[in-house]
Amino acid sequence: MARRFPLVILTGAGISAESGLPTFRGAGGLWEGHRVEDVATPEAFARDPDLVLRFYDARRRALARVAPNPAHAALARLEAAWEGPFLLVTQNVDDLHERAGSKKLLHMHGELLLVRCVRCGFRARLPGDLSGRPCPNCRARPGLRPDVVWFGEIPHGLEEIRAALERCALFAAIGTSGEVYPAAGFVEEARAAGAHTVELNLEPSRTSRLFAEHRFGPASRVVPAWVDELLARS
Ligand code: BJW
Repeated sequence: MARRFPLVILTGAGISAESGLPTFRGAGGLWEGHRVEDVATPEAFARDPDLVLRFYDARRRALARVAPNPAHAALARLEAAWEGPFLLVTQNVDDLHERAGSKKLLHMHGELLLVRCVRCGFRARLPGDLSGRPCPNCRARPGLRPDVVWFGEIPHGLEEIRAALERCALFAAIGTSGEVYPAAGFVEEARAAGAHTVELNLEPSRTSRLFAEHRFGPASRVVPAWVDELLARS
């Protein structure tokens, strides 16, 4: 079964931390004193769109200043070498996996560079700040929001993800705290399918005890080493 068994990999903010993008819940995870749970909701956008758009404009700008790190590169290398079913599910809204060369990639929490209008449904990849900017289609202001998945909204691709989890033989979660559902529950779905499960993280996550194997350390070190091992023994 050389490099042919079905593989599902889940990534979170920790994989992009060494590229210079802050995580949500670590030290310094607050933004202007707000927790992510207080800005990443449709209710927060309705209540204070300027605050929410400032948060996302700062992060959209930061994307231009960062680059993929060796962990992103290692996953692209794994995908290119893998002959069996492969799915990379990311909770991240950055585009660092794509820039590293990943192709079989699903952004379950949306993408920072995509925008949509809450009034008319216009959807596009739009560079530049969103604060104070009218929707190019219906002129509503505020109308544009980042096309990301906020608390209370339904993540993308759940059917495809669940189908992949049901048949996977190996599930790995990289740099995610296990605090946010439904992603935090994927390890249990993979275990129910009989998959081997691996956690790669700086430290144990909230769901750490559910994984059969652990690799602790910075993603830029532990992910390339794990990929090398997997390719050498498969
Ligand atoms: C490193 C590292 C290094 C650092 N190397 N590692 C009660 C129980 C269960 C569920 C709920 C509940 N109450 C409400 C819910 C549902 C809710 C939820 O989960 N809430 C929790 C707070 C309890 N979930 C939702 O609302 C979701 N939708 C939903 O459930 O719909 C209903 C439905 C589902 C299914 C079917 C039908 C209906 C939507 C969740 C949307 C989350 N959105 C955000 C914002 C996206 C836009 C943006 O980016 O701003 O997604 S919140 C934020 O958290 C973001 C992330 O993707 C997500 C996960 O965070 P992540 O990636 O794990 O980051 P951190 O910071 O938490 O952790 C970083 C990790 O990296 C740490 O472990 C570090 O150790 C590690 N690390 N440096 C390796 N160098």
